[in-house]
Amino acid sequence: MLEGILLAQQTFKPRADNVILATQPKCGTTWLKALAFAITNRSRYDFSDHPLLTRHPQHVVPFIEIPTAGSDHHAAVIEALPSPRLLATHMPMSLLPPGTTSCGCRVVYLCRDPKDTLVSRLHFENKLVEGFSLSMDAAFSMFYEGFSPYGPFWDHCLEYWRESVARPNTVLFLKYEEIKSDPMQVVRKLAEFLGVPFTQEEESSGAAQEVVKLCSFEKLTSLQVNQVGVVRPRNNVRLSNSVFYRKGEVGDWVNHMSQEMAEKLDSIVQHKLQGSGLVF
Ligand code: PAP
Repeated sequence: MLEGILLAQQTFKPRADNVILATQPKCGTTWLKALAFAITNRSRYDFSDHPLLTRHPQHVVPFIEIPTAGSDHHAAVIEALPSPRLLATHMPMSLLPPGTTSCGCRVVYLCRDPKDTLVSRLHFENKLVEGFSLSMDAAFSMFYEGFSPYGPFWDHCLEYWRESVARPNTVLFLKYEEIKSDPMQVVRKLAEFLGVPFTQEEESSGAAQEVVKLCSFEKLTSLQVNQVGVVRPRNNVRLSNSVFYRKGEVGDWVNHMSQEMAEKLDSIVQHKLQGSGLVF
């Protein structure tokens, strides 16, 4: 991960019209990629013949710092993308390439209840490498001590949260649970933030509903492209397309984590976020 981040810092040239989707792993990246892609491209594609019906959401929005499958020249691929670029990152705000936040581009940050994030990650990691099995106890200890792929969970959220409070027109802060409970409202908010609000005519024709439906867990998991095939190799580990979908629920942690662990995690997160206004 460090290699990709360092390379991105040296090579990525931010543009004012970039839209950057920032997340910690397992906080809903796939969903956000699909939603942002569907919203920003809705005048180009018909919903009945849409790229998301045949392409994985992870493929339609590339990561700045994670090479696309089969590409040895990721920086050149990213640079060659026409404006306006829709890009994703797992990097914490403080590690974004120079100029990214000051160039005027918009950032959408999506986070998720830390307990569900941890449970989702544990399942993901255990599916990646055959024979590899991380226990809930071990995963919990690491998460609790701040050993997460892109730094401590709370630091990652806090950096983007503070920026979203200071510059709400630049950083939109969303929660997975918020999209789950009212996807239509979030889709409208996202469109507004991205400068492409739904028109009266679109509202009447149900365009926002179409976006929600196309990007829903049920729809995406029913498509062949999200069931078979491989998204991208990571450190020689081949990621199957289906590995990005599991349950897509809020509160699944109760089935995998003890009450004691949950309380401990809630308490450290609460402590770390104290005074920021951000709560889970
Ligand atoms: P990534 O960071 O590795 O790209 P990411 O997409 O953030 O992964 O996380 C996958 C989680 O989002 C999974 O959660 P779960 O393990 O709790 O089930 C996955 O099911 C969920 N997810 C993927 N697509 C959707 C969707 N369209 N709607 C809701 N949840 C989704």
